[in-house]
Amino acid sequence: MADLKEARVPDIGHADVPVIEVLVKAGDRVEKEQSLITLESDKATMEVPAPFAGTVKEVKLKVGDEVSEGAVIALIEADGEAATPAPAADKAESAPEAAKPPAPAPAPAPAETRDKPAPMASQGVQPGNAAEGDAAPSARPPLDASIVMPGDAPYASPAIRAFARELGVDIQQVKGSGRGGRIQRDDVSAYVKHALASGARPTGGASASLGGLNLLPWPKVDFAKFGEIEEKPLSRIQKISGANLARNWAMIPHVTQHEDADITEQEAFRKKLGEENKDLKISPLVFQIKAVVAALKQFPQFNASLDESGEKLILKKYFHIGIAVDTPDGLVVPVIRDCDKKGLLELASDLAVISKKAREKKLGPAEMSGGCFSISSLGGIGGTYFTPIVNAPEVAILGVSKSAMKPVWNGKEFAPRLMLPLSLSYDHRVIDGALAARFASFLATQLGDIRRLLL
Ligand code: CAO
Repeated sequence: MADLKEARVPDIGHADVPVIEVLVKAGDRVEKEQSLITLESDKATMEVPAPFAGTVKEVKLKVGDEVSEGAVIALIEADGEAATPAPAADKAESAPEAAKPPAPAPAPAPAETRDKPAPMASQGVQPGNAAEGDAAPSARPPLDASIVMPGDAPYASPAIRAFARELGVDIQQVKGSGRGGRIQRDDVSAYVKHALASGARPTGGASASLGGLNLLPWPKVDFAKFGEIEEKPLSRIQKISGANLARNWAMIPHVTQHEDADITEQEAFRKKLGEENKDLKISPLVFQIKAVVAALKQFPQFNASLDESGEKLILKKYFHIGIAVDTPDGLVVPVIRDCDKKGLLELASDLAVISKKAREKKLGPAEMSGGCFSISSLGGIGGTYFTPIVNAPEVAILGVSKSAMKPVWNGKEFAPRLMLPLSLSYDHRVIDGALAARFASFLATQLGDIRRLLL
């Protein structure tokens, strides 16, 4: 005679795992081992099989419920066959009417979690391991992906999502050929093959403009939910410089080399120069410009740009230096031209002019173009080192921080020296680490002994 039994979630090694698929409904006939539900933790997808054959009388779970061991999945009118023996030490054994599904197979643990978490609600499972979208038993009813995963989220296991991410594929673009529209490994491979054959990038939309980076959408947060807020539109300069910085940061493989320059003597000279030229502000920056020009001459690869194809280096024979200027509306980088032909006083005068023009928003496009190399000085503000972002199509930028008096070992004793922290960021496609270390060290030597700037 038929026997009404509970099919329960076995020991799945996790609690509160979301149900992402319910594979049966009341009235369905199920075979022993046929999957009843699919669960997905942040590590793996698991199918819970029926512990016995019979007819489903009532399904107790729905998509979005979170389950733990012992949760009742369905009431099944068993064929009169004995239930599959439960694994040892399973709590469900104590319930006389409970039947346990077979022990779970070890679930795979892909590196990353799902892009979109499954909807949440409550209870327990059995890993049947569907991490790669296994084929369903023949008795399983056909499923519609839109029912399984409401909304626009295509269903793919964490392993498949990780695989897609590895290949730079936007999973939303892939059509699933598995049960209920489930995306399988072959679907991702076929998508990539097709994209390559048609000359398209694996991903589409705005991400293609970032060289095919498959970035997640920006998080949408209702900040007002957490407290008082005020909205302030970005300035035009912030919008333009932000877009440029984002592109440069995403597309240039940056490395930052740090160095300290001993500017004790330079600073004494700068002060003297200032006393002699009271109407002109002699910024430490003018020494840095001269030192950079000397280093660019010594290491021409730094005075270069990659051409658009990325296959040629364009070496420049001129020395125009961009200076990052902080303005109330954002960052601008005016360019001082022909710095190799100018002395310290002329550079000081040029610097005063461009800084003033920048802050008064009077810079024209011509004054902000043609730079070979940029300097970003935060020395007047503070800090030790930072990572400046290369100002493409330049290939390197020097970040300067605030100088500080430090004890430096001179071979006999510690002596107080004024040390200037330098941070040289460079495009690693063009410049090797060893070359950057030489450039930075050369710069420090030039700044440490300004007589060398005359050479
Ligand atoms: N160490 C110690 N002191 C320094 C210094 C350094 N590295 N660099 C400058 N100073 C001193 C200056 O000598 C000046 O001192 P006095 O007032 O006694 O003369 C003071 O700091 C303020 O200097 P300043 O910053 O106003 O002027 P500057 O000529 O050194 O720099 C400019 C000009 C335009 C570069 C600067 O005003 C500026 O805008 N800096 C910010 C750049 C920036 O935002 N970069 C970040 C880009 S990444 O987001």
